[in-house]
Amino acid sequence: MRSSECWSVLSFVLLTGAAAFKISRGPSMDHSEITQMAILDVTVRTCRSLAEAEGRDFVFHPLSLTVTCVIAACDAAESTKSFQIAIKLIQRKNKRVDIRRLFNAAYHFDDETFEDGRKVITDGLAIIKASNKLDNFKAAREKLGEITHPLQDFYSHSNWIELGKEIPNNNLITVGTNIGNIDLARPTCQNCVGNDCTNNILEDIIRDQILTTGYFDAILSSKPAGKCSHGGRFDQTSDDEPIGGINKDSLTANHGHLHNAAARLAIDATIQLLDDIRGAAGDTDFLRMLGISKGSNKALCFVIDTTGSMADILAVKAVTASIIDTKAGTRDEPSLYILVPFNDPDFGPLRRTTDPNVFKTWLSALNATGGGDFPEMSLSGLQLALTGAPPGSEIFLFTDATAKDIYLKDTVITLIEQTKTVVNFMLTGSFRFSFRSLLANNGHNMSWTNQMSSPESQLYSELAHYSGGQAIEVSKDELSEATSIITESSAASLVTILQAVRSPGKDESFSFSVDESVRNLTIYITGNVLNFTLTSPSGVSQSTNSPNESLATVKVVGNFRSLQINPTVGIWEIMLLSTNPYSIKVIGQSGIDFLFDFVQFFQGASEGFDVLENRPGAGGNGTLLLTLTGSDSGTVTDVSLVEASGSGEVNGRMETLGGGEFLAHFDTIPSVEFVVRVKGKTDSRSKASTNDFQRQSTTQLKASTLAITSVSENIIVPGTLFLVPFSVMTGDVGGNFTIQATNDRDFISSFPDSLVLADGGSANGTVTLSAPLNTPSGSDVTLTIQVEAPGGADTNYIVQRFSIVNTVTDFQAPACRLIRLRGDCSLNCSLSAWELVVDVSDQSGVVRVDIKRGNGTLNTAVVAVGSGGENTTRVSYAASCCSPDVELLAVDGVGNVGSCPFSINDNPSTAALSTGTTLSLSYLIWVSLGLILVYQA
Ligand SMILES: *[C@@H]1O[C@H](CO)[C@@H](O)[C@H](O)[C@H]1NC(C)=O
Ligand SMILES: *[C@@H]1O[C@H](CO)[C@@H](O)[C@H](O)[C@H]1NC(C)=O
Ligand SMILES: *[C@@H]1O[C@H](CO)[C@@H](O)[C@H](O)[C@H]1NC(C)=O
Ligand SMILES: *[C@@H]1O[C@H](CO)[C@@H](O)[C@H](O)[C@H]1NC(C)=O
Ligand SMILES: *[C@@H]1O[C@H](CO)[C@@H](O)[C@H](O)[C@H]1NC(C)=O
Ligand SMILES: *[C@@H]1O[C@H](CO)[C@@H](O)[C@H](O)[C@H]1NC(C)=O
Ligand SMILES: [Ca+2]
Ligand SMILES: [Ca+2]
Repeated sequence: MRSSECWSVLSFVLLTGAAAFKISRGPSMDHSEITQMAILDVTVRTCRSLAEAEGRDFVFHPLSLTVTCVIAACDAAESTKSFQIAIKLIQRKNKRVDIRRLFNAAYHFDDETFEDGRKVITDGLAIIKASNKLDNFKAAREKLGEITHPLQDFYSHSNWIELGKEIPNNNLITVGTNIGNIDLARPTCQNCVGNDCTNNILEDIIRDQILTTGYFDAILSSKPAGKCSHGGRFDQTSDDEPIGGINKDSLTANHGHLHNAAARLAIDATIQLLDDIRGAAGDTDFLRMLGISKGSNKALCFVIDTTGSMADILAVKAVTASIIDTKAGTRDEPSLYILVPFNDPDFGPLRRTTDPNVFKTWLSALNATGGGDFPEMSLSGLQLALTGAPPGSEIFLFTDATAKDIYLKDTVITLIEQTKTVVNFMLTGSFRFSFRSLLANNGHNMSWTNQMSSPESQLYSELAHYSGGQAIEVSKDELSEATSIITESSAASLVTILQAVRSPGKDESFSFSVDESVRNLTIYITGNVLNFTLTSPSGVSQSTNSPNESLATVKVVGNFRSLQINPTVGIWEIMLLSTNPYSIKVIGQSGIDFLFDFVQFFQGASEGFDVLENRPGAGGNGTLLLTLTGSDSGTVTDVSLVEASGSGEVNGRMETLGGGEFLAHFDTIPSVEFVVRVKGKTDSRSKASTNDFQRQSTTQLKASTLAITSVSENIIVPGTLFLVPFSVMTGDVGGNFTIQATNDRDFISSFPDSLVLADGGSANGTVTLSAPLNTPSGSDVTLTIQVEAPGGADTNYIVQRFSIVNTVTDFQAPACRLIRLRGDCSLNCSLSAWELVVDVSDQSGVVRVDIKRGNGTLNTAVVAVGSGGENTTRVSYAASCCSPDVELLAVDGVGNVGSCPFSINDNPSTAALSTGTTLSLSYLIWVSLGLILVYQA
């Protein structure tokens, strides 16, 4: 699937002779499009620079600036979905500023709030850099979305464009610089002439280059005398003299004639911001922040019971080591390894590494000791893993004991739902033949329990099914084999084609459609199924005891069976005979998949929809937002909400939004657990037909009659008390509702245990959290607040992530001091060389010096460390005279990025340091209908 679609986009453009490739969905550009353009631009350049550094070819055609084509150029097909997820999250957090912080002027550069607006941006930038340093990429993405909003709004809401500026205001991302000539006392606008606001900014304001913004208020029609308004239907101030506004939000806005110019600078400014983050993080980590990495882009995440009873089981270390070795260097190599031990009463810490050898060392250092009584802290370990692993990860939990911390069950379910994580339980020993429960039962019931329904494993199988994973019950001897079968499939680009749970079991036939993009088709059956019959599209069958494996290679371990199938395109069928509970899951590898979220519509000043971050409302209608990944030209034709343990389903009405996005409207949302099934078409390789595909969500979903909302600041300063206010609403009966708040870092918190609600009423509460003083800057905490209706019939939740950030005081980029610059480049350049020695120093320490531009070799050595941690790094650089210029990039401890240019052609004694100037290799040509991005070679 590499880049065929990218080339077909290209040939279409060439064949039709179109001069412009229209990227914008509507005639106006919105925040999402601006953000995506900037991300794609910087991503392409980052991939190019990595490819060049590694001596690889880099092919990218500028006309194909789409997610799929950029991913293809980056040679990271396995990262398509995670890149898409990262972009969506950034876009959503950006858009949400208009919903949650509409009246906070600083987030929109309204009301001449220049300093406050910049503070939002630069404070956020510090958090992004600190988070990236600790690999907290999700926190970085969320913050990035939030601060791109004011940054982009500046170009629409201020008069920067009207002042004739053609490049972004670099000082918006740099603390302590001059944003512009600001004069709060001076009148800036006059009335528009009828509907014509083209010249409403006062001439002297333009002449004197005074920077101003519009004023906005949705309620009051007042503003300081003589000031410009934002303008538009919801801005009451624009009826107040001077009448009319100056915003460039769309082509039809008061200054809509400058919309394209504003959007272009907003893209360039976002590119600058991203380049600054890239400089601080380095190319590889910058791409990881955007969900792009080498290998599978999946985490291999193990949560392991280390209590004494697990002594034999730690033999799983050996299997794991061998799985890691087989995947090393392949596209299926995990890009992150996570280990969470749990014991009793201790659990954690969570450790992450990108180095498989480090992970193996951790595994081999695990000891099985302690644990006290039989149940262990398994859900606490799982909770840590769920909050610490990237969304959509697969977690393997190994234990032989029940959970002691059952009170975390609802929290774990909500985290599974939120992160769409798959959890597999590898259960041994006591679950097959529970000696302890035997003792507890005084020797009664001395028989093999039906594994799937044994009470001890029921919690685990319920959680597994909820997440779309397996609860595999094997003997200790079989554990290695089971682990190897199931982790084998935790490959890159794994998609779910069908999944169902039947408890109690019943005889049932399941059919599913396999498309031509699917590789490594595998069926998992968990539970004691008596018989299966698999039938291929051409009618060939294979059953449990078929003498030959004509269709599938079958492996059986414990209660788990895997069928590996040669994926013939067409409709397959599998008949299962069983009265025991079972689950079936059909998976494959494919680039084509979908993302989905329930959305909520808004009316008023910020129209549109926002993603719901908890359960959708029960009983009523609902809308899903779907994004097709891995195909720019594909389409979604059918979306259904399918009962997870039954055959009922609700079909949605489709609405195409463009850009690979679709809305599916449902008249009713099922009242039981359900999954989302999507059918659609993509271009076929053969061109003779279209390619019909089917995909399903793995995580089960549930509706709720309760709603819970919370809006709070998202930065915690260590050692201070942090308040999280929340509101709970019941759409139905009232009563005494139970509240539970949990966080994954064991921070001390307090919250009301219960809230009393009237029928259809609401109530407010507050959770207080405090991060210990020694919490590292850049770490984060995930808080889950749950509300449970009386009797536990219904629950809903809200999950929030907060960054822990110490106040940053260093805004100064590292400084360069030239020590030596010498060489004679007067001869044939290929025969001569030059050298440079520079001392780089910074109050927060110099953490990295790289060559940003130049083709020589660099050596660095720390030469002095001051009392406050400030260090001086001596940099020696040597290059051929054919490469006479160099630009050094230097990063300090808090992520300030400086760059120092030197050239053998001009031989100054010291070189001035320029901060924050980022060189965009792209320039944009705007054509009236759309835009083309042109890249310099
Ligand atoms: C595990 O046990 C070994 C030997 O008994 C000991 O040296 C090591 O420190 C232990 N490791 C941990 C993490 O407890
Ligand atoms: C997946 O399929 C490819 C061929 O399409 C094959 O080379 C590879 O070994 C398979 N992987 C697994 C885990 O079966
Ligand atoms: C399984 O079903 C097939 C087809 O219905 C039948 O031929 C076979 O004998 C059955 N096997 C068992 C073990 O029941
Ligand atoms: C969904 O329900 C809401 C309120 O119950 C109603 O206002 C709205 O029109 C419904 N939407 C659709 C598409 O049926
Ligand atoms: C609500 O329930 C909690 C225990 O779950 C109890 O402590 C509290 O007193 C109850 N409140 C009311 C008003 O009944
Ligand atoms: C909850 O708080 C919101 C604003 O924070 C307020 O508007 C609302 O009236 C409060 N509701 C209750 C029941 O106190
Ligand atoms: Ca134990
Ligand atoms: Ca510094």
